[in-house]
Amino acid sequence: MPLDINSKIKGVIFDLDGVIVDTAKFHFNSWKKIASEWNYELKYNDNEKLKGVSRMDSVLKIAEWAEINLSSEELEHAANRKNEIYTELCAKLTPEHILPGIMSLINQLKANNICIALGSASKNARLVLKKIGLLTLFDVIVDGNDVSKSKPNPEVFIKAAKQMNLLPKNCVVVEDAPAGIIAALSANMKVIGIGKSNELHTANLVIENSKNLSIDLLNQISG
Ligand code: B16
Ligand code: MG
Repeated sequence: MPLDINSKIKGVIFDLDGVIVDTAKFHFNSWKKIASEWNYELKYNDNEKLKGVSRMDSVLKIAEWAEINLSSEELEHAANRKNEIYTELCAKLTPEHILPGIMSLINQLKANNICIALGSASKNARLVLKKIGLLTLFDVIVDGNDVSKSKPNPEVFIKAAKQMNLLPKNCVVVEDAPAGIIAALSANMKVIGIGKSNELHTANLVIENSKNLSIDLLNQISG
């Protein structure tokens, strides 16, 4: 399927965790372990608030929910331990873990000369991309090592657009997290949400499953 001849879309920015690969559940399980040591049971709704949020901002939120007072060294130690658990889980990733619909959309985008970028809050983004065999596929990669403010701040997406030499209005973001959707909209970009429509309702369009991604959705929202 070709992109509409009148389409404004020149670049697509993909979130990583929860969009390209289901590492969102690895983040959740790793934080759950840390929280349980603080006698706090991390719940589904808590985790929704952590998606797209940086490691340090996440540890601060969890300590607050657990009503535990820790020094900055202790918080950093907990964040480091969470990362050890998380990277151990990532060690088993292979290209088979790429979520349905992603490769087919990327191939359609490339066939239409649309730039593709990664816009992730994760400092492990390159490691994960390498494990799933996609490290060399993106025209631009902006991750947690390149930004000072995490989503919902739009910095990651604005940097990705700049590196693609594109204006924000010519970019579409694909996101699974409420914080990422706020970031994309405040960057002045269109956004496709993947997940539950009641949680992602501010996106320009929401699909429940990445298998339904197609270039036709870009035609629908590029207006
Ligand atoms: P790390 P994304 C985000 O990645 C995750 O959604 C979030 O849960 C995580 O805390 C954050 O990356 C930082 O990850 O600890 O690996 O640096 O969804 O923006 O691709
Ligand atoms: Mg995500």
